[in-house]
Amino acid sequence: MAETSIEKKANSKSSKSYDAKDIQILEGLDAVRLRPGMYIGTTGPKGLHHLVWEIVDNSIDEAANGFCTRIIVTLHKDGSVTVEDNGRGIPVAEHPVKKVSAAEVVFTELHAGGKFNNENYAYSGGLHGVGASVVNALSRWLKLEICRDGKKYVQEYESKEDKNGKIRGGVPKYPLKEEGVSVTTGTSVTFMPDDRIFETIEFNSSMIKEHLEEVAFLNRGIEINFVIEADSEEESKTYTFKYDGGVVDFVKYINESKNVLYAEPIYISGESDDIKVEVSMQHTDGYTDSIFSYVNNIQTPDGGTHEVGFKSGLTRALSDLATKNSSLKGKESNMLVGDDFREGLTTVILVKMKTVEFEGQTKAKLGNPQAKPAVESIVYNGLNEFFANKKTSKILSTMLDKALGAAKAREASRKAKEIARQKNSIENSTLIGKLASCTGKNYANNEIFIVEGDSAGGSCKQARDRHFQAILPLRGKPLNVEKKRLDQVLQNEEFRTLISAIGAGIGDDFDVNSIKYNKIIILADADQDGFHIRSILLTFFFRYMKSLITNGHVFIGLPPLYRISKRDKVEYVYSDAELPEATKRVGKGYKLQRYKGLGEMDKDQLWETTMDPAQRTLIQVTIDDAAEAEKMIFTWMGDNVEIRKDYIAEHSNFSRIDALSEFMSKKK
Ligand code: TSJ
Repeated sequence: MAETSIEKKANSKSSKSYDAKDIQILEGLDAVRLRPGMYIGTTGPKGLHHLVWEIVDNSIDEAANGFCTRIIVTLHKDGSVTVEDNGRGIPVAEHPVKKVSAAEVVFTELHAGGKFNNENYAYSGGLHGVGASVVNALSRWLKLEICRDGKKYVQEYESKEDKNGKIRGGVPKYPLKEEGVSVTTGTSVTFMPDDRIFETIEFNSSMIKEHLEEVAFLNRGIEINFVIEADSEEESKTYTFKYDGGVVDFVKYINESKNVLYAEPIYISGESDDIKVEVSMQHTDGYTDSIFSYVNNIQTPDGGTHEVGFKSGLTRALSDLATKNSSLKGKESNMLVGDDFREGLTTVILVKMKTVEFEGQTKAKLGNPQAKPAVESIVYNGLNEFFANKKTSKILSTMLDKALGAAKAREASRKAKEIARQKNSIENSTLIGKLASCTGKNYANNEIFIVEGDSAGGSCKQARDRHFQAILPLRGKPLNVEKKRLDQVLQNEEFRTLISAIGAGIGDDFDVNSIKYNKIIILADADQDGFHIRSILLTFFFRYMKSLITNGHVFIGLPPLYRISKRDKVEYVYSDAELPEATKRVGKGYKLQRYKGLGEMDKDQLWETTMDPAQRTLIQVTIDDAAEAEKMIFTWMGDNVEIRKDYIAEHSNFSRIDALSEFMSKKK
């Protein structure tokens, strides 16, 4: 670019006094170099990358105004970065007072253009909107190229020592000059960060890539290219990000590896009180509530008023809809609280507003009070509108079901905690009377049999060795097929007795080191009820005493299905599969007895077949994935027998799986 091509009326008029004026203007930039942290937060890698975000933001603004469709960011081999857009090009006209191009003002004056002239914004925001002049001040050199009005303009800046030996940043090498023609429009800025300011000036390409992808998600339809230059063209990499769905695509991306409860994320947008709001949300089958919120494209990881507004808008809308929804009983809709509606929900909230106040230690929280009612009303109205359509009624019932599940789980764990709190009073109460405890005090030896039904309980009490075997008969309520909800289970006296008998607390307070029995043995019949009580018990242990299982203390006792006898020859058979072999062994003329329940055995038979440690078979219950088990709990507790069956087969390792599947096939 030949200097001789400079041909600007304004320049010829003002070039003499240019340097003098310049010094005055540069005082602002001196302040930036003096205290860079005030403007970019840190001179570490985060601050370094912030320079790129700053420049990109300007192109994004141009795109948001509808004048730019594409941004290219290039990481050069020499370590410099170019940001280029196809917008209108920064205005080049001479500033009437300052007598330099508008573009130069942008690069040499802090908060040029009055866009960021709110002090609170620059300071509280701290890390945003400080503009191109800050980047210029902190660069070794910077080159600006503008295409507009059929022409190409260029200007270069550099950091340089003044007469007093002080280094000044962002000093123009020459005024903006025309350099040929152009058929397109746009702005390109290339800069080299100053290694005397930053701890490192090495850019992290994956950090830039991630940021640009996020920016592309937040600004629907804008194409952002990221080019990483290498020695040869073939080695260079180009990434292209363009999301026509914007925040909806963002939610899909976040939920990509999760199970979503409905195919399309919901999209709501609106403007209220000069605040632009976009929200997209979608439920997954998980339990966490993840909100990603942004203000003017800046992430607000600590939330703030916009998130509060979203939550109350969502809660209000869904509570209203739940009350009106005929599939829910009034009582059920009453138990729902805000957290329930957000279980498993992924949300992206985007707010654009003029004067932003960031709060908190890290300035990562939106403080503007007016953002709450704005987001709340837009979300409330948006959801009501969305669900006014018949076509979306299925999504609504899915959401309400999910919320109801959350409410039930919440209620169940509250009950469990309550019981734990009452632990001591239970221990001293008469409830313990149901338990036939053992006399031995050596816990490592002791066992507790949880037995289905009073008659079986009675037989077991007679059959046991009372020195180390305790019996807890369960009857009534937990066996009632209708009563499968965990909180109801916990209301049950026998369960409360069980908690106090095990004596190690419950839930978060459960301490496996203080259990009073080394083996917890579930003894249930090989029928529908038996399967059910076993499921309830295992679910209970999974949820409230998980380490009891993971430490191998839970067992399933295996009573025989058949007794084959001929004179003094007796054989017990534990599964249908073994029966033909066994009958052959005993020989012709045998007598076959089929046990329908534990109660049919006399005490000696019960001892021999099921309770005597020397002869019995126990199935140790283990969890291969406790977290997965937790997830499945309501499926297990629910009505879907098939899933329940699969689940047990998959996640509980039974040493005699053949016998167990025998049990399971019995129950259909
Ligand atoms: F900030 C910056 F200078 F560093 C920078 C600005 C860097 C980059 C890569 C792009 C931009 C930028 C600025 N792209 N597009 C614009 N647009 C304007 O500055 C602009 C253009 C036309 C008009 C107009 O009213 O005609 C107004 C503006 C603010």
